[in-house]
Amino acid sequence: MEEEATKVIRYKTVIRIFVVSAVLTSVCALPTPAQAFSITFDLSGLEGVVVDGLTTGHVTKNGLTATLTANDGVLNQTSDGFGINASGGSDVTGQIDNGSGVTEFVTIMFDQLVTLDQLILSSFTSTEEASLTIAGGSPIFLVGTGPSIDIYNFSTNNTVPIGQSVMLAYSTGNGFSFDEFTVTSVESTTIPEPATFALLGIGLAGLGTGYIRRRRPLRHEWTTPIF
Ligand SMILES: [Ca+2]
Ligand SMILES: [Ca+2]
Repeated sequence: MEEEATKVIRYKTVIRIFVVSAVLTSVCALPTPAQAFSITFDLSGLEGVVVDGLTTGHVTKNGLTATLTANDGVLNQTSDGFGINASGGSDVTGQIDNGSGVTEFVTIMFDQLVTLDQLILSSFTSTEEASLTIAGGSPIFLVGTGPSIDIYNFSTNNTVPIGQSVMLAYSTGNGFSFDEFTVTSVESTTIPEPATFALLGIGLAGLGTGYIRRRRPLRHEWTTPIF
């Protein structure tokens, strides 16, 4: 009877260990709270001329990569301003315009889910317009104000999922330079890999087995005859 009682206690201990293991694993699987942080990409060249002359260029800042693509010609990131250097002639290279006869636009994609917060444009007068399309939504028309820079702030629900883009295009007038854009990146939640779950379970089970062995009376040593 004592042997049976010991077995029952052992089984109960094993069940408790697996229950604790399951609870701990569930707790570890809960996503961590998302942390939002704002990142400004300065295209004026102050932070480095890294996409000048490229059709598609990547800019990485604080772990977030923005991929910029010119619809015609190449990106122009010089002291003249950020714009598009179109393949045709008579183009103002430091602006997004239609000097070459092509309506220029730049698309920006991100490797994380972001919200578009702010754009800063310059060389943008009250008779000029730009067209902004966020993640395939309806175009937003931005109107310039004068010789100083123009700052446009957007609602935080302007999300740009991975695989979608922000598109800034020439609309009317003589064009504009694209100085800066600011986005908020939502840090990805941390969910342990299945392999981590397995290792955690194996580890806890190992601890439990060790516990049972330590608790088990060394009965066979007491009953083994000594010759
Ligand atoms: Ca241009
Ligand atoms: Ca202009």
